[in-house]
Amino acid sequence: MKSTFFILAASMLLWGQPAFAEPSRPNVIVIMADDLGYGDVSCYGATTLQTPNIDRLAAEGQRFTSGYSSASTCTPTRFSFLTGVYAFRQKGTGIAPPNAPAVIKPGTVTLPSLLQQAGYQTAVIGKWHLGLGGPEGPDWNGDLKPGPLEIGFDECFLLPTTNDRVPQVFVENHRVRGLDPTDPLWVGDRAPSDDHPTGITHRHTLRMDWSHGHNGTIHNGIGRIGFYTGGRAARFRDEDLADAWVKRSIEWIESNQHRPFFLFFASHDLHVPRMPHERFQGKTSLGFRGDAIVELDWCVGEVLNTLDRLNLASNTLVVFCSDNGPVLDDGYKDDAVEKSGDHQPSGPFRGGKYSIFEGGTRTPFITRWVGRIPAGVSDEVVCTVDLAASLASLTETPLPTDACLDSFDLLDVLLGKAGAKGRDHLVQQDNGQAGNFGLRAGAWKLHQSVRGKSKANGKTNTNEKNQFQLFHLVDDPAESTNVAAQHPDVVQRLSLQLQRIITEGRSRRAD
Ligand code: NG6
Ligand code: CA
Repeated sequence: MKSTFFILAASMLLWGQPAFAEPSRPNVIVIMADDLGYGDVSCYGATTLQTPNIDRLAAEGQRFTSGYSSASTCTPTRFSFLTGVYAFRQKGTGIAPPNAPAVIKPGTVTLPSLLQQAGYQTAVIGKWHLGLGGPEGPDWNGDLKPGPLEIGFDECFLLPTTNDRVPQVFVENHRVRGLDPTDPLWVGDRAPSDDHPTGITHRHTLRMDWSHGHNGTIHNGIGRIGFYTGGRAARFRDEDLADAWVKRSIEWIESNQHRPFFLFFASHDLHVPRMPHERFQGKTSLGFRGDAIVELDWCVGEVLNTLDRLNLASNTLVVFCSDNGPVLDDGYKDDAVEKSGDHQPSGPFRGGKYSIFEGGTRTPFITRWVGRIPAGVSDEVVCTVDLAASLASLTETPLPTDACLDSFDLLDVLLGKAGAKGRDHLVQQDNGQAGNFGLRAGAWKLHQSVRGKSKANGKTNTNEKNQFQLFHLVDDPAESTNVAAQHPDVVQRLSLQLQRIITEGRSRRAD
């Protein structure tokens, strides 16, 4: 016994490191952009604007050409990212309204709870959009729980839903920040009085007009979805969102630099209303949509500079991704369509936000860990839903069998290891209410669409008549030619595979 100890101690001295390998515990920062398309950044082919900081991340790490969000809207992608479960498995995971209760129930194993278990400090700073409060919804003037702190985050500093939804206040841990109790905040889905100014009654006063929806309460000259009164002292200016989150993130990184940390930086750029800070306005020829991309890139640069300044770059895994694909007119007249010129927000792909075409979910996806991830481009299939199992693997945190049911351990792929294989299949969904699915399996892409009409984005869409469509992504990356009739065997095989994944309730092997 004694001699074993001696040998171990001696070998530690000799090699200068512990004899038993400690689990690897680098810091992890996930930067999730909002509505950023595959073609929206210069390292993925944009030429009408430049994103030097995102490009730097790509140049120093792995840039994925088949990196996906799991859904083509926000709430389901964020649900899947945090839980490792496809959102279609749980009701109520579609776009969350202003008074939505917490979508992820306390007790759920989540990416942050797994990292907490591994000894990490965890925080989410930015857009939440996963509901707050019990079944009755958020208690805006009281404790806003359950919320992020009940599912694995030690701290949060949030915009509750999206900035086109009311209210424009920050939630700091369990409270609305800066709320004056003599001016309580009320949030509802009906005008509180006949004389409450709205985007309809006071349309002439708006500084950014709406094109559909967004005609409820007016704040900062912009009409919103839903209504609110009070909470005046707590309200922020749209222009200041990115600055507030960057400042808070830098402070949080500084104060946690000596222990392993996980930061989920959930940018609001480039979601509507696109109202970047004045110093970014007019920086691109694409209008505020392009300017918001430049603001997003600035945020990424601030995070990277902080890691450099604190000497943390070689001990921090940074993941950059998006929650869904791009949209030009998402309900405001902000000239995104008129000024788009030659810019291709979805890159070479068809469709965008709300769609199961590749443009809806195939988005920028980059991993960087200086000294550990080689620089390069990977064509392997990875998805935001895989981060939970992959980061559990990185930190050697045991994954309970009944948790993260659709999250695959793709750590080696994310770390750019030669020969590592990504997913051989991936289910994609739209907002989840209409039941449209995409199944990517190798070069094939099967669409299963609900026949007839579905509602999304305030518009009624008529889906293709075919319930199944099939595309060959290598020959036809733009999904322009449906080849289902030529390959009935492939349609049969993939539709069975899709049904099995839906009905079996999990796609991660139980082992
Ligand atoms: C839609 C909104 C859209 C956007 C979206 C959610 C209308 C007409 N459209 O209902 O503007 O807010 O919801 O976007 O109101 S997401 O990226 O958060 O999923
Ligand atoms: Ca989004």
